[in-house]
Amino acid sequence: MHILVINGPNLNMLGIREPDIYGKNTYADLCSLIETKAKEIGVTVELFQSNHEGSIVDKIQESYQKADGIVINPAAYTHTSVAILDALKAVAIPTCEVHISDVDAREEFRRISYVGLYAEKKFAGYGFDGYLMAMEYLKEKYA
Ligand code: CA2
Repeated sequence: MHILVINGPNLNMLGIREPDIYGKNTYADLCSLIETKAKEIGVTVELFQSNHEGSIVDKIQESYQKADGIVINPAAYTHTSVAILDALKAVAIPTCEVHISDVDAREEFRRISYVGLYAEKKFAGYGFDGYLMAMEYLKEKYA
């Protein structure tokens, strides 16, 4: 099984600012956790981060008939991007939405998720563990 993990804008800044919300570990730490988990559960993983909506759409399109599952934290695009929603629908790959923080307990606008209209499962508020939970979920259900 091959899983594509996508992180959206500013998540490359993890650990640098707002440690009270997003923790003090870095994006590199997150990548190594995900890679370790992938080995442990016997899946291959590709990690992708971009600050650009179109690049995320391109990456999702490229994964058509290549990835068996997608784990995506679209960051701010969660709350705005119909383009990312449409790309996910177009490739029709099983998808989990992840948020480091508990988006439903924050500002009102963070409760809106366009990606959530396609993603079959959401893990929010579990910190980095949410990504690992999403990988396990996809492996259990689709491998
Ligand atoms: O909780 C999450 O994972 C979010 O997807 C993170 C997004 C936010 O817009 C979503 O509502 C919830 C923001 C990511 C910004 O990451 C930063 C990292 C370090 C310093 C500042 C921002």
